[in-house]
Amino acid sequence: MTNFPPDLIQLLTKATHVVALTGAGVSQESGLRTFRDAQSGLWAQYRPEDLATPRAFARDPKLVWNWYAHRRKVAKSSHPNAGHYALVEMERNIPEFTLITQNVDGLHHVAGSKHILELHGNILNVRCSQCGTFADDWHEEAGNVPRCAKCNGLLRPDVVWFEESLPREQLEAAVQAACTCQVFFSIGTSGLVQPAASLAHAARTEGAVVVEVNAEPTPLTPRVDFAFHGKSGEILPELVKAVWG
Ligand code: BV8
Ligand code: ZN
Repeated sequence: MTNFPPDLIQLLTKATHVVALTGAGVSQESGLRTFRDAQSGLWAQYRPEDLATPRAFARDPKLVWNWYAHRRKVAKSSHPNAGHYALVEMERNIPEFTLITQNVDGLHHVAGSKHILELHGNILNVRCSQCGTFADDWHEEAGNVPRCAKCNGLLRPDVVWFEESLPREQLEAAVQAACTCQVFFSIGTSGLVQPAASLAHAARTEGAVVVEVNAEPTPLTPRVDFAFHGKSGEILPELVKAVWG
């Protein structure tokens, strides 16, 4: 059972605008690998950073497409965990709540969160790498990368690869929320990927109280006001109960 400092409980009871930034750690208890977890099976010899790039897709579109097809299948067969649902409860209790996620698995939507900013896209969506048209369905003939019905370009997952820019609107809304909130949660993220990792620092600079919930310390830990190290699927429901009963 986690002990929450009374001043944090007090702060959250009165808060009118709270932001939560989530990373792969929030989906770990749903059975999804985190980004830094060693990969297994077919993908054991690859690092995610080496596959989640335009260069990797250009070099070997089939390998990258199949890696995402595998992850899409796993994401679709996964369920939100208690951490996702605790964030839905938090949103219900706070007048203005913004959920900024680096995750592409769509589990926050499934759990019922409403105001979500997906900074890195969503693996369930597929678009043409040439004309950008979204594809509702596609045929993977004998493992070949499916092509766009409109221009015959190669289809790709609608996620942000390394060295690709984040969706401008989502990023601007995320910065705006981080700079105007009273409490900023950094949950289940190693805080290594930019520009998402800068949001906590921006929040702090603008006077927000920063709370980290993560399985282990991160480069952000020395700069937060409260740090709870453990599983988000355990800590978040306990926090929601302690504040809102
Ligand atoms: C960009 C989608 C402009 C794809 C992903 C400085 C400024 C700007 C850019 C850079 C910069 N320095 C470097 C860059 C480039 C790069 C970058 O940040 N590189 C890093 C590796 C240094 N950034 C970019 O390229 C970004 N684009 O900046 O555009 C630009 C343009 C041209 C040239 C340069 C720049 C794009 C970044 C987006 C990449 N796409 N995902 C896909 O998913 O396949 S990022 C990927 O990492 C995922 O989205 C993931 O969510 C994200 C972050 O990782 P985490 O979520 O933190 O996951 P991780 O495994 O690291 O950590 C999990 C944590 O959870 C751990 O700490 C663990 O302890 C904890 N945990 C585990 N279990 C639990 C738990 N916690 C609680 N409970 C548990 N049960
Ligand atoms: Zn096309």
